[in-house]
Amino acid sequence: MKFLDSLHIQALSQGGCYGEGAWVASSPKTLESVNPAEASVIGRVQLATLKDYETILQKAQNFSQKWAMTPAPLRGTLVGRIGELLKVHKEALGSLVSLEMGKIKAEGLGEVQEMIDMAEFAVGLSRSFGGKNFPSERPFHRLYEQWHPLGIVGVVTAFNFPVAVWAWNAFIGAVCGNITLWKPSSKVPLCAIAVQNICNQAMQELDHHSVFSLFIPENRALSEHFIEDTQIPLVSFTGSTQVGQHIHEVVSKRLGRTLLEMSGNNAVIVDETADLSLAVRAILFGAVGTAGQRCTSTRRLYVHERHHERLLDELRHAFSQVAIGNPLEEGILMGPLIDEDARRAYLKVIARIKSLGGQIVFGGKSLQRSGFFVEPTLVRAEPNWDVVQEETFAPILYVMPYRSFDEAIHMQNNVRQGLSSALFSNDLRHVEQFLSSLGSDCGLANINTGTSGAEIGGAFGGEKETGGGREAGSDAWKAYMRRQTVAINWGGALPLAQGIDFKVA
Ligand code: UN1
Repeated sequence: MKFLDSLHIQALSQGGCYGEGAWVASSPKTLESVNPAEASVIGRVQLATLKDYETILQKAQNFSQKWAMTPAPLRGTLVGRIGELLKVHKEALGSLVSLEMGKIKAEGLGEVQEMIDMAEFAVGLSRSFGGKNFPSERPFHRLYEQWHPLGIVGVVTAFNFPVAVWAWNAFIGAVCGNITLWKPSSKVPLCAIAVQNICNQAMQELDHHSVFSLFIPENRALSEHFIEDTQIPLVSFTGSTQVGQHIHEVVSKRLGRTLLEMSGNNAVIVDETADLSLAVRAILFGAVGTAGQRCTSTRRLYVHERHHERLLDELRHAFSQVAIGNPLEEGILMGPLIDEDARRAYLKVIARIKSLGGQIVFGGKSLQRSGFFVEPTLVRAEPNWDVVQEETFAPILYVMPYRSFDEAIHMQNNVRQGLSSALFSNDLRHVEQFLSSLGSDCGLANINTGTSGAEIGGAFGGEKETGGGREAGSDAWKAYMRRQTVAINWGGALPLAQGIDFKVA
Protein backbone atom coordinates (compact mmCIF):
# COMPACT_ATOMS: atom_id res chain seq x y z
CA MET A 1 0.00 0.00 0.00
CA LYS A 2 1.40 3.29 -1.15
CA PHE A 3 0.49 5.28 1.92
CA LEU A 4 2.73 3.06 4.04
CA ASP A 5 5.76 4.10 1.95
CA SER A 6 5.07 7.77 2.40
CA LEU A 7 5.02 7.22 6.17
CA HIS A 8 8.28 5.20 5.97
CA ILE A 9 6.60 2.06 7.27
CA GLN A 10 8.29 -1.14 6.17
CA ALA A 11 7.16 -4.75 6.54
CA LEU A 12 9.63 -5.22 9.39
CA SER A 13 9.35 -1.82 10.87
CA GLN A 14 11.64 0.09 13.09
CA GLY A 15 10.29 0.14 16.57
CA GLY A 16 11.82 -0.62 19.89
CA CYS A 17 12.79 2.80 21.07
CA TYR A 18 13.32 6.09 19.33
CA GLY A 19 15.33 8.85 20.89
CA GLU A 20 17.84 11.50 19.84
CA GLY A 21 17.85 10.76 16.16
CA ALA A 22 18.05 6.97 16.23
CA TRP A 23 15.97 3.85 16.55
CA VAL A 24 17.31 1.31 19.03
CA ALA A 25 15.82 -2.18 19.30
CA SER A 26 17.78 -5.07 20.69
CA SER A 27 15.07 -7.50 21.71
CA PRO A 28 15.02 -10.74 19.68
CA LYS A 29 11.21 -10.60 19.90
CA THR A 30 8.96 -8.84 17.42
CA LEU A 31 5.35 -7.69 17.62
CA GLU A 32 2.78 -8.39 14.91
CA SER A 33 0.54 -5.66 13.65
CA VAL A 34 -2.81 -7.06 12.53
CA ASN A 35 -5.38 -5.64 10.14
CA PRO A 36 -8.63 -6.30 12.06
CA ALA A 37 -10.74 -6.22 8.90
CA GLU A 38 -8.95 -9.29 7.53
CA ALA A 39 -7.35 -10.81 10.62
CA SER A 40 -4.11 -10.67 8.64
CA VAL A 41 -0.61 -9.61 9.67
CA ILE A 42 0.41 -6.34 8.01
CA GLY A 43 3.77 -5.84 9.62
CA ARG A 44 6.21 -6.78 12.34
CA VAL A 45 7.70 -4.35 14.75
CA GLN A 46 10.96 -4.57 16.62
CA LEU A 47 10.85 -4.34 20.39
CA ALA A 48 12.80 -2.61 23.12
CA THR A 49 14.68 -4.15 26.01
CA LEU A 50 15.27 -2.57 29.40
CA LYS A 51 18.70 -1.50 28.21
CA ASP A 52 17.22 0.22 25.13
CA TYR A 53 14.71 2.00 27.36
CA GLU A 54 17.46 3.19 29.66
CA THR A 55 19.51 4.50 26.74
CA ILE A 56 16.56 6.51 25.46
CA LEU A 57 15.66 7.80 28.89
CA GLN A 58 19.22 8.93 29.49
CA LYS A 59 19.15 10.85 26.21
CA ALA A 60 15.86 12.42 27.19
CA GLN A 61 17.27 13.39 30.59
CA ASN A 62 20.33 14.98 29.00
CA PHE A 63 18.17 17.04 26.69
CA SER A 64 15.47 17.89 29.21
CA GLN A 65 17.05 21.05 30.69
CA LYS A 66 17.92 22.46 27.30
CA TRP A 67 14.32 22.04 26.16
CA ALA A 68 12.94 23.48 29.39
CA MET A 69 15.11 26.59 28.82
CA THR A 70 14.06 26.94 25.17
CA PRO A 71 11.58 29.86 25.04
CA ALA A 72 8.02 28.55 24.91
CA PRO A 73 7.16 30.25 21.57
CA LEU A 74 10.17 28.46 20.01
CA ARG A 75 8.94 25.21 21.46
CA GLY A 76 5.66 26.07 19.73
CA THR A 77 7.51 26.37 16.42
CA LEU A 78 8.44 22.68 16.59
CA VAL A 79 4.87 21.63 17.34
CA GLY A 80 3.65 23.94 14.57
CA ARG A 81 5.98 22.26 12.10
CA ILE A 82 4.66 18.84 13.11
CA GLY A 83 1.15 20.22 12.53
CA GLU A 84 2.16 21.26 8.99
CA LEU A 85 3.65 17.83 8.29
CA LEU A 86 0.48 16.20 9.60
CA LYS A 87 -1.48 18.20 7.03
CA VAL A 88 0.83 16.89 4.30
CA HIS A 89 0.47 13.30 5.56
CA LYS A 90 -3.18 13.48 6.62
CA GLU A 91 -4.45 11.16 3.92
CA ALA A 92 -1.70 8.58 4.49
CA LEU A 93 -1.80 8.62 8.29
CA GLY A 94 -5.60 8.61 8.35
CA SER A 95 -5.53 5.56 6.05
CA LEU A 96 -3.02 3.79 8.30
CA VAL A 97 -5.20 4.45 11.36
CA SER A 98 -8.09 2.97 9.45
CA LEU A 99 -6.04 -0.04 8.30
CA GLU A 100 -4.48 -0.92 11.64
CA MET A 101 -7.25 0.11 14.06
CA GLY A 102 -10.31 -0.63 11.91
CA LYS A 103 -12.19 2.68 12.20
CA ILE A 104 -13.63 3.96 8.93
CA LYS A 105 -11.49 6.23 6.80
CA ALA A 106 -13.55 9.37 7.57
CA GLU A 107 -12.85 8.75 11.25
CA GLY A 108 -9.19 7.97 10.60
CA LEU A 109 -8.90 11.31 8.81
CA GLY A 110 -10.86 12.92 11.65
CA GLU A 111 -8.33 11.62 14.10
CA VAL A 112 -5.46 13.19 12.19
CA GLN A 113 -7.48 16.42 11.99
CA GLU A 114 -7.77 16.25 15.79
CA MET A 115 -3.95 16.14 15.94
CA ILE A 116 -3.70 19.15 13.60
CA ASP A 117 -6.22 21.08 15.69
CA MET A 118 -4.25 20.17 18.77
CA ALA A 119 -1.00 21.37 17.20
CA GLU A 120 -2.60 24.71 16.37
CA PHE A 121 -4.02 25.01 19.87
CA ALA A 122 -0.60 24.21 21.38
CA VAL A 123 1.13 26.82 19.20
CA GLY A 124 -1.29 29.46 20.50
CA LEU A 125 -0.74 28.24 24.02
CA SER A 126 3.03 28.54 23.61
CA ARG A 127 2.54 32.31 23.38
CA SER A 128 -0.23 32.69 25.89
CA PHE A 129 0.01 30.44 28.95
CA GLY A 130 1.04 32.34 32.01
CA GLY A 131 0.71 32.81 35.72
CA LYS A 132 -1.32 35.23 37.78
CA ASN A 133 -0.17 38.22 39.78
CA PHE A 134 -1.68 38.70 43.21
CA PRO A 135 -1.84 41.80 45.41
CA SER A 136 0.84 41.44 48.07
CA GLU A 137 -0.03 42.44 51.64
CA ARG A 138 3.54 43.65 52.15
CA PRO A 139 4.69 47.06 50.85
CA PHE A 140 7.17 46.99 47.95
CA HIS A 141 6.55 43.31 47.33
CA ARG A 142 5.39 41.46 44.30
CA LEU A 143 3.52 38.17 44.59
CA TYR A 144 2.87 35.99 41.56
CA GLU A 145 2.88 32.45 40.30
CA GLN A 146 4.77 30.95 37.43
CA TRP A 147 4.82 27.52 35.81
CA HIS A 148 7.77 25.25 35.10
CA PRO A 149 7.98 22.05 33.06
CA LEU A 150 7.86 18.75 34.92
CA GLY A 151 10.64 17.07 32.90
CA ILE A 152 9.76 13.78 31.25
CA VAL A 153 6.10 12.95 30.72
CA GLY A 154 5.18 9.30 30.16
CA VAL A 155 2.22 8.88 27.81
CA VAL A 156 0.40 5.54 27.62
CA THR A 157 -2.26 5.43 24.90
CA ALA A 158 -5.04 3.03 23.94
CA PHE A 159 -5.75 1.31 20.62
CA ASN A 160 -8.99 3.17 19.87
CA PHE A 161 -7.35 6.56 19.29
CA PRO A 162 -3.89 5.45 18.18
CA VAL A 163 -2.64 8.94 17.30
CA ALA A 164 -4.95 11.76 18.52
CA VAL A 165 -4.72 11.09 22.25
CA TRP A 166 -0.93 11.06 22.03
CA ALA A 167 -1.14 14.49 20.37
CA TRP A 168 -3.34 15.86 23.19
CA ASN A 169 -0.61 14.96 25.64
CA ALA A 170 2.56 15.35 23.62
CA PHE A 171 1.83 18.73 22.00
CA ILE A 172 0.69 20.38 25.21
CA GLY A 173 3.50 18.66 27.11
CA ALA A 174 6.07 19.93 24.60
CA VAL A 175 5.04 23.58 24.56
CA CYS A 176 5.06 23.41 28.35
CA GLY A 177 8.73 22.41 28.10
CA ASN A 178 8.53 18.67 28.69
CA ILE A 179 9.97 15.68 26.91
CA THR A 180 7.44 12.98 26.06
CA LEU A 181 8.15 9.27 26.24
CA TRP A 182 5.32 7.40 24.53
CA LYS A 183 4.25 3.83 25.11
CA PRO A 184 1.53 3.15 22.51
CA SER A 185 -0.94 0.30 22.61
CA SER A 186 0.66 -2.92 21.38
CA LYS A 187 -2.37 -3.35 19.06
CA VAL A 188 -1.49 -0.34 16.88
CA PRO A 189 2.32 -0.01 16.79
CA LEU A 190 2.57 1.05 13.14
CA CYS A 191 0.48 4.17 13.77
CA ALA A 192 2.86 5.15 16.56
CA ILE A 193 5.93 4.56 14.40
CA ALA A 194 4.43 6.62 11.59
CA VAL A 195 3.79 9.52 13.98
CA GLN A 196 7.31 9.21 15.37
CA ASN A 197 8.69 9.33 11.82
CA ILE A 198 6.78 12.56 11.20
CA CYS A 199 8.09 14.05 14.46
CA ASN A 200 11.62 12.96 13.54
CA GLN A 201 11.54 15.00 10.37
CA ALA A 202 10.45 18.13 12.27
CA MET A 203 12.94 17.50 15.08
CA GLN A 204 15.77 17.08 12.59
CA GLU A 205 14.84 20.21 10.65
CA LEU A 206 14.69 22.31 13.80
CA ASP A 207 17.54 20.55 15.62
CA HIS A 208 15.61 19.51 18.71
CA HIS A 209 16.32 15.82 18.71
CA SER A 210 14.78 14.31 21.83
CA VAL A 211 11.51 16.13 22.44
CA PHE A 212 9.32 13.24 21.32
CA SER A 213 10.43 9.69 21.92
CA LEU A 214 8.75 6.35 21.74
CA PHE A 215 9.21 2.90 23.17
CA ILE A 216 7.51 -0.39 22.44
CA PRO A 217 8.46 -2.74 25.27
CA GLU A 218 9.29 -6.39 24.80
CA ASN A 219 7.31 -7.46 27.86
CA ARG A 220 5.04 -6.48 30.73
CA ALA A 221 7.96 -6.18 33.15
CA LEU A 222 9.36 -3.29 31.12
CA SER A 223 6.01 -1.50 31.08
CA GLU A 224 5.91 -1.95 34.82
CA HIS A 225 9.45 -0.57 35.15
CA PHE A 226 8.35 2.46 33.15
CA ILE A 227 5.53 3.39 35.53
CA GLU A 228 7.74 2.72 38.57
CA ASP A 229 10.50 4.95 37.21
CA THR A 230 10.98 8.01 39.45
CA GLN A 231 12.54 9.85 36.49
CA ILE A 232 9.01 10.15 35.07
CA PRO A 233 7.13 12.65 37.26
CA LEU A 234 3.85 12.37 35.31
CA VAL A 235 2.24 9.35 33.69
CA SER A 236 -0.74 10.13 31.48
CA PHE A 237 -2.83 7.03 30.87
CA THR A 238 -5.78 6.33 28.58
CA GLY A 239 -7.40 2.91 28.78
CA SER A 240 -9.44 0.67 31.04
CA THR A 241 -10.26 1.52 34.65
CA GLN A 242 -8.68 -1.72 35.80
CA VAL A 243 -5.26 -0.97 34.28
CA GLY A 244 -5.52 2.71 35.21
CA GLN A 245 -6.16 1.86 38.84
CA HIS A 246 -2.99 -0.21 38.89
CA ILE A 247 -0.97 2.58 37.26
CA HIS A 248 -2.43 5.09 39.72
CA GLU A 249 -1.45 2.91 42.67
CA VAL A 250 2.11 2.39 41.44
CA VAL A 251 2.71 6.03 40.49
CA SER A 252 1.03 7.46 43.61
CA LYS A 253 3.13 5.22 45.81
CA ARG A 254 6.24 7.01 44.56
CA LEU A 255 4.31 10.31 44.85
CA GLY A 256 4.35 10.82 41.12
CA ARG A 257 1.39 12.29 39.28
CA THR A 258 -1.09 10.58 37.01
CA LEU A 259 -3.49 11.96 34.46
CA LEU A 260 -6.20 9.38 33.90
CA GLU A 261 -8.74 9.05 31.12
CA MET A 262 -10.51 5.74 31.57
CA SER A 263 -13.80 3.97 31.02
CA GLY A 264 -16.99 5.71 29.96
CA ASN A 265 -20.56 4.41 30.01
CA ASN A 266 -22.26 7.28 28.34
CA ALA A 267 -25.98 7.91 28.16
CA VAL A 268 -28.31 9.96 26.02
CA ILE A 269 -31.63 11.18 27.43
CA VAL A 270 -34.39 11.97 24.94
CA ASP A 271 -37.26 13.89 26.54
CA GLU A 272 -40.82 14.45 25.37
CA THR A 273 -39.91 17.75 23.61
CA ALA A 274 -36.87 16.44 21.72
CA ASP A 275 -36.27 16.72 18.00
CA LEU A 276 -36.27 13.01 17.25
CA SER A 277 -34.60 13.13 13.84
CA LEU A 278 -31.66 15.01 15.35
CA ALA A 279 -31.52 12.51 18.21
CA VAL A 280 -31.53 9.47 15.89
CA ARG A 281 -28.55 10.77 13.91
CA ALA A 282 -26.55 11.61 17.02
CA ILE A 283 -27.34 8.31 18.72
CA LEU A 284 -26.39 6.37 15.59
CA PHE A 285 -22.99 8.08 15.38
CA GLY A 286 -22.47 7.72 19.14
CA ALA A 287 -23.35 4.03 19.31
CA VAL A 288 -22.07 2.73 15.97
CA GLY A 289 -19.20 5.13 15.16
CA THR A 290 -15.76 3.53 15.70
CA ALA A 291 -17.78 0.30 16.16
CA GLY A 292 -18.65 1.45 19.68
CA GLN A 293 -14.98 1.57 20.66
CA ARG A 294 -14.70 5.19 21.78
CA CYS A 295 -14.59 5.96 25.46
CA THR A 296 -17.29 8.50 24.56
CA SER A 297 -19.49 5.97 22.67
CA THR A 298 -23.19 6.04 23.49
CA ARG A 299 -24.05 2.86 25.38
CA ARG A 300 -27.32 3.75 27.17
CA LEU A 301 -30.41 5.52 25.94
CA TYR A 302 -33.21 6.74 28.23
CA VAL A 303 -36.30 7.79 26.29
CA HIS A 304 -39.46 9.43 27.58
CA GLU A 305 -42.16 6.76 27.43
CA ARG A 306 -44.14 8.81 24.93
CA HIS A 307 -41.39 8.43 22.30
CA HIS A 308 -39.92 5.08 23.35
CA GLU A 309 -41.47 2.78 20.76
CA ARG A 310 -41.15 5.27 17.92
CA LEU A 311 -37.49 5.97 18.64
CA LEU A 312 -36.73 2.26 18.92
CA ASP A 313 -38.35 1.79 15.52
CA GLU A 314 -36.38 4.58 13.93
CA LEU A 315 -33.15 3.33 15.45
CA ARG A 316 -33.85 -0.20 14.26
CA HIS A 317 -34.26 1.17 10.77
CA ALA A 318 -31.09 3.28 11.04
CA PHE A 319 -29.03 0.36 12.44
CA SER A 320 -30.24 -1.86 9.58
CA GLN A 321 -28.90 0.66 7.04
CA VAL A 322 -25.35 0.68 8.43
CA ALA A 323 -22.93 -0.66 5.82
CA ILE A 324 -20.38 -2.91 7.54
CA GLY A 325 -17.09 -3.82 5.89
CA ASN A 326 -13.59 -2.80 4.94
CA PRO A 327 -13.13 0.51 6.75
CA LEU A 328 -11.01 1.90 3.92
CA GLU A 329 -13.85 1.54 1.43
CA GLU A 330 -16.11 4.42 0.61
CA GLY A 331 -19.67 4.15 1.90
CA ILE A 332 -18.78 1.86 4.79
CA LEU A 333 -20.01 3.18 8.15
CA MET A 334 -18.72 0.52 10.50
CA GLY A 335 -15.49 -1.47 10.47
CA PRO A 336 -14.45 -4.42 12.63
CA LEU A 337 -13.71 -4.64 16.33
CA ILE A 338 -10.03 -4.50 17.17
CA ASP A 339 -9.37 -8.23 17.73
CA GLU A 340 -10.72 -11.67 18.54
CA ASP A 341 -10.82 -10.92 22.29
CA ALA A 342 -13.07 -7.93 21.60
CA ARG A 343 -15.38 -10.06 19.45
CA ARG A 344 -15.54 -12.69 22.20
CA ALA A 345 -16.33 -10.02 24.80
CA TYR A 346 -19.19 -8.81 22.56
CA LEU A 347 -20.59 -12.33 22.19
CA LYS A 348 -20.35 -12.94 25.93
CA VAL A 349 -22.40 -9.82 26.61
CA ILE A 350 -24.99 -10.86 24.01
CA ALA A 351 -25.31 -14.24 25.76
CA ARG A 352 -25.69 -12.45 29.08
CA ILE A 353 -28.44 -10.18 27.67
CA LYS A 354 -30.31 -13.27 26.50
CA SER A 355 -29.91 -15.00 29.85
CA LEU A 356 -31.39 -11.90 31.50
CA GLY A 357 -34.42 -12.21 29.23
CA GLY A 358 -33.51 -9.12 27.22
CA GLN A 359 -34.90 -8.54 23.75
CA ILE A 360 -32.43 -7.91 20.98
CA VAL A 361 -34.26 -5.55 18.64
CA PHE A 362 -31.50 -5.49 16.02
CA GLY A 363 -28.15 -7.25 15.56
CA GLY A 364 -26.64 -9.49 18.21
CA LYS A 365 -24.44 -11.58 15.94
CA SER A 366 -20.86 -11.79 14.88
CA LEU A 367 -20.43 -11.78 11.10
CA GLN A 368 -19.14 -14.91 9.41
CA ARG A 369 -16.20 -13.43 7.53
CA SER A 370 -12.52 -13.01 8.14
CA GLY A 371 -11.95 -10.02 10.35
CA PHE A 372 -13.53 -9.24 13.69
CA PHE A 373 -16.91 -7.96 12.54
CA VAL A 374 -20.06 -7.83 14.62
CA GLU A 375 -23.49 -6.32 14.04
CA PRO A 376 -24.53 -3.01 15.56
CA THR A 377 -26.90 -4.09 18.27
CA LEU A 378 -30.01 -2.54 19.76
CA VAL A 379 -31.39 -3.96 23.01
CA ARG A 380 -34.54 -3.38 25.10
CA ALA A 381 -32.91 -3.31 28.49
CA GLU A 382 -33.40 -2.80 32.21
CA PRO A 383 -31.38 -0.10 33.96
CA ASN A 384 -30.08 -2.36 36.70
CA TRP A 385 -28.65 -5.16 34.58
CA ASP A 386 -24.95 -5.75 35.23
CA VAL A 387 -24.16 -5.35 31.51
CA VAL A 388 -25.84 -1.93 31.48
CA GLN A 389 -23.64 -0.85 34.36
CA GLU A 390 -20.44 -1.95 32.59
CA GLU A 391 -18.52 -0.59 29.64
CA THR A 392 -18.32 -3.07 26.76
CA PHE A 393 -16.15 -1.79 23.92
CA ALA A 394 -18.61 -2.78 21.18
CA PRO A 395 -21.59 -1.30 19.30
CA ILE A 396 -24.31 -2.31 21.76
CA LEU A 397 -26.98 0.21 22.70
CA TYR A 398 -29.30 -0.39 25.67
CA VAL A 399 -32.64 1.39 25.31
CA MET A 400 -34.84 2.08 28.32
CA PRO A 401 -38.05 4.10 28.82
CA TYR A 402 -38.58 6.62 31.63
CA ARG A 403 -41.52 8.53 33.09
CA SER A 404 -40.15 11.51 34.99
CA PHE A 405 -37.14 13.61 34.07
CA ASP A 406 -35.74 13.25 37.62
CA GLU A 407 -35.81 9.48 37.14
CA ALA A 408 -33.95 9.80 33.82
CA ILE A 409 -31.19 11.89 35.38
CA HIS A 410 -30.94 9.48 38.28
CA MET A 411 -30.52 6.51 35.91
CA GLN A 412 -27.99 8.34 33.74
CA ASN A 413 -25.84 9.11 36.82
CA ASN A 414 -26.34 5.77 38.48
CA VAL A 415 -23.27 4.03 36.99
CA ARG A 416 -19.65 3.90 38.13
CA GLN A 417 -18.31 5.89 35.16
CA GLY A 418 -18.69 9.62 34.48
CA LEU A 419 -17.27 10.66 31.12
CA SER A 420 -19.87 11.95 28.66
CA SER A 421 -23.60 12.60 28.66
CA ALA A 422 -26.20 14.13 26.35
CA LEU A 423 -29.73 15.45 26.52
CA PHE A 424 -32.05 15.97 23.55
CA SER A 425 -34.64 18.50 24.59
CA ASN A 426 -36.32 21.75 23.67
CA ASP A 427 -37.47 22.36 27.24
CA LEU A 428 -35.40 25.09 28.84
CA ARG A 429 -36.10 23.81 32.33
CA HIS A 430 -34.91 20.30 31.51
CA VAL A 431 -31.80 21.69 29.83
CA GLU A 432 -30.93 23.87 32.81
CA GLN A 433 -31.63 21.06 35.28
CA PHE A 434 -29.42 18.70 33.30
CA LEU A 435 -26.60 21.27 33.35
CA SER A 436 -27.04 22.19 37.02
CA SER A 437 -25.27 20.43 39.86
CA LEU A 438 -28.45 18.35 40.24
CA GLY A 439 -27.99 17.18 36.65
CA SER A 440 -25.36 15.21 34.76
CA ASP A 441 -22.40 14.16 36.91
CA CYS A 442 -20.12 13.69 33.87
CA GLY A 443 -17.07 15.63 32.69
CA LEU A 444 -18.82 16.29 29.35
CA ALA A 445 -22.45 17.41 29.06
CA ASN A 446 -24.02 17.89 25.62
CA ILE A 447 -27.34 19.40 24.63
CA ASN A 448 -28.92 18.37 21.32
CA THR A 449 -25.67 16.78 20.21
CA GLY A 450 -24.25 13.34 20.99
CA THR A 451 -21.88 11.94 23.62
CA SER A 452 -18.91 11.39 21.30
CA GLY A 453 -16.93 13.65 19.03
CA ALA A 454 -15.83 16.33 21.49
CA GLU A 455 -13.85 19.30 20.18
CA ILE A 456 -10.29 19.78 21.43
CA GLY A 457 -10.86 23.36 22.64
CA GLY A 458 -12.50 22.27 25.89
CA ALA A 459 -10.91 20.12 28.59
CA PHE A 460 -11.62 16.43 27.97
CA GLY A 461 -12.13 13.91 30.77
CA GLY A 462 -14.55 12.60 33.33
CA GLU A 463 -15.38 11.78 36.91
CA LYS A 464 -15.71 8.67 39.11
CA GLU A 465 -14.17 5.58 37.48
CA THR A 466 -13.28 7.66 34.43
CA GLY A 467 -10.47 8.97 36.58
CA GLY A 468 -10.87 12.75 37.01
CA GLY A 469 -8.15 13.79 34.53
CA ARG A 470 -8.56 16.60 32.01
CA GLU A 471 -6.65 16.69 28.72
CA ALA A 472 -6.52 18.69 25.45
CA GLY A 473 -7.90 22.25 25.62
CA SER A 474 -8.87 24.89 28.19
CA ASP A 475 -6.36 24.95 31.06
CA ALA A 476 -5.53 21.22 30.87
CA TRP A 477 -1.91 22.34 30.29
CA LYS A 478 -1.57 22.94 34.03
CA ALA A 479 -1.35 19.18 34.59
CA TYR A 480 1.94 19.13 32.67
CA MET A 481 3.63 21.82 34.75
CA ARG A 482 4.63 22.57 38.31
CA ARG A 483 3.45 25.78 39.91
CA GLN A 484 5.82 28.07 41.71
CA THR A 485 4.61 30.92 43.92
CA VAL A 486 7.09 33.76 43.90
CA ALA A 487 7.46 36.62 46.40
CA ILE A 488 9.89 39.45 45.55
CA ASN A 489 10.82 42.18 48.01
CA TRP A 490 12.02 45.18 46.05
CA GLY A 491 12.03 47.60 49.02
CA GLY A 492 14.71 48.25 51.61
CA ALA A 493 12.80 46.96 54.65
CA LEU A 494 11.70 43.48 55.64
CA PRO A 495 8.00 43.59 56.52
CA LEU A 496 6.74 40.11 57.42
CA ALA A 497 3.47 38.61 56.30
CA GLN A 498 0.64 38.40 58.83
CA GLY A 499 2.12 41.54 60.45
CA ILE A 500 4.59 39.56 62.54
CA ASP A 501 7.18 41.63 64.33
CA PHE A 502 10.38 39.61 64.73
CA LYS A 503 13.55 41.38 65.68
CA VAL A 504 16.16 41.25 68.37
CA ALA A 505 15.99 44.22 70.75
C1 UN1 B 1 -11.39 8.27 23.40
O1 UN1 B 1 -12.28 7.55 22.99
O2 UN1 B 1 -10.48 7.83 24.13
O3 UN1 B 1 -14.78 12.93 21.89
C2 UN1 B 1 -11.23 9.69 22.98
C3 UN1 B 1 -14.40 12.01 21.14
C4 UN1 B 1 -13.01 12.09 20.59
C5 UN1 B 1 -12.02 11.56 21.57
C6 UN1 B 1 -12.37 10.22 22.14
N1 UN1 B 1 -12.71 13.47 20.29
O4 UN1 B 1 -15.12 11.08 20.84
